[in-house]
Amino acid sequence: MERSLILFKPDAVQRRLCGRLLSRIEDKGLSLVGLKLMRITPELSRQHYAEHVSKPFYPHLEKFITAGPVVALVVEGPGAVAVMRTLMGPTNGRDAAPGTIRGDFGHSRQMNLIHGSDSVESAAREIAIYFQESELVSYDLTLATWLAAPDET
Ligand code: D4T
Repeated sequence: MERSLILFKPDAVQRRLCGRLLSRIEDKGLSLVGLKLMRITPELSRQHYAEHVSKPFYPHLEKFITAGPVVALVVEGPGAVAVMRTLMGPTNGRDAAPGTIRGDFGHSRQMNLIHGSDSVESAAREIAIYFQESELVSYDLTLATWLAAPDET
């Protein structure tokens, strides 16, 4: 069972798309184990985007990601990291296929609505940045036996 750190970025919150984005995640069959509305500070942005801090686009990225509240989520399910990346589509909305979140709701590279961890290792790092262990709630799904075969989990 895998977990991924998801953010509905400030553009998604401002455009009131959070409900529709969450529906897509639930429809796909991933479980919600953490959820909060919060503001990303410049310090948190530098921590989250550590690999990008020295890049020329970083100041614009920080300005955008700190400009309004975000919704932070932890989702769980078999292959959750890759499943979410597929559901989101590629970074630039212009390249994202219809049917993906970025493909259906935008055409920007920076204002691309949603973040999802890019590996299991990144997910562990990012979840620890955004959530205390006590804020994550695990539970059994009564529907689980009808969502995937036992050897798929
Ligand atoms: P995030 O991390 O936000 O889910 O996006 P990706 O994983 O899909 O993309 P990324 O790490 O390459 O980029 C992080 C973030 O920076 C924005 N960005 C990126 C930007 O504003 N200008 C750029 O030139 C690039 C490459 C978009 C996503």
